[in-house]
Amino acid sequence: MLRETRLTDPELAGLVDEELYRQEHNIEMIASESTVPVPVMELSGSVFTNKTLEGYPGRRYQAGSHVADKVERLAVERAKELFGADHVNIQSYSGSTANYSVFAAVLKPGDKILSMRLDQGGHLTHGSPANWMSGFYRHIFYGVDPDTEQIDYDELESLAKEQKPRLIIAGGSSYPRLIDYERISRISKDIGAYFMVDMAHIAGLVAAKVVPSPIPHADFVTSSTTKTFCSARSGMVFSKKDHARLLDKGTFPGSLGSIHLHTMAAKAWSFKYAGTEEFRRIMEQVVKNAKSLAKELEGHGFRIVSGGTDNHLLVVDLRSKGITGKMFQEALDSIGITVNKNMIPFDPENPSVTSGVRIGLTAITQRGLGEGDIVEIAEIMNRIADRPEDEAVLRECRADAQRLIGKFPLYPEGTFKE
Ligand code: DSN
Repeated sequence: MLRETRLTDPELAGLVDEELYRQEHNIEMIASESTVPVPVMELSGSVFTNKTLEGYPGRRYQAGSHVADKVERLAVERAKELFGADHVNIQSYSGSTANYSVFAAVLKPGDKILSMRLDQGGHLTHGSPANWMSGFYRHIFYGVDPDTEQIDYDELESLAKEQKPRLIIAGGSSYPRLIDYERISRISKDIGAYFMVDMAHIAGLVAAKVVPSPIPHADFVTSSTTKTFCSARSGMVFSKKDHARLLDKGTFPGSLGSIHLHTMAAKAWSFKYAGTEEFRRIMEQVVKNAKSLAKELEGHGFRIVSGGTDNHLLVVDLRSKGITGKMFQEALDSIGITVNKNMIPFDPENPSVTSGVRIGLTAITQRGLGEGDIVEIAEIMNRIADRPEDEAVLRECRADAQRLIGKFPLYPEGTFKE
């Protein structure tokens, strides 16, 4: 890999080497990250990049599509089988555009959307004023119960009944608990709203059947294909058979242009791989590691938002340690542990400081770290939280983190030699 880049642009090749070194030597715990298998990289960089095509298999706007049609059909069949879905559109470029496809399919400007508050676990594309799309719709938000820090379904139901949104969205970026899809589906049906689940964070766990699937319950299920799904930087949308035409129209020409055949091929590879026992075991271990980290950190006096986790991530309230999310993120980054600062529910701090961090277990579990290693990571995190500015502590923790991650190669030896 990179042979020609090394010859033509050593500066850029050097940056790739630098990033590879960073990833190899870091304990990567950003909840939206994972490590893609080598075939995903190969296919993402394959000759499929050269092809421009719009439309669907058998109905393209450009010539030369017969191979592309086979790729798209193969990807669609594999995705439907893996997730047990009636219909899937795999043309999306990302989780964000997957959401836009559904909006284009079923909403008109001015329609109301009911979704989860961003600062309590939702996503930027679900109605944050910072996102350009929010100007087109009217947004109302539900959140979590202050005591349980889990979705307040009663609030969601009364808002839905009062406000009669056209679309209800569940799922988000930092919600560590299972979601009661059946209940939200019932609420949506009662008021005649569409129900969409954004499963971007948990798609790999759903594919491996280690958490319940939203697909039987929702009209539309959107997702990115990175995160726990461990595939290309791309997206996908599932729907009920009755909504297939609406969704396809909302995707192309409704919200996207030509397809990305290279990442489509990479996704097709992953739709096969995610059905293997190897992938299932990794996903199962991701959840075990997340639960184990929550328990270990709690033992060190951290407060875990909602009291634990059911998936691949946890949100940690740092106030008992007297530090902010920003301080903790920076101190951990300096010793080679990568997490992100994150708002906790009803956070008194602003979003650039925060009282918490979000920690994800996918990438390190892929590298082979298990519950014994999690004990060590929690212990390092605790030492840092207690003395975030103590140079001697930082030095010792950096050495311990390096020693630990050094035992688990990011990719098999020699992968990038050629
Ligand atoms: N929202 C970002 C995250 O979860 O990190 C990516 O979509």
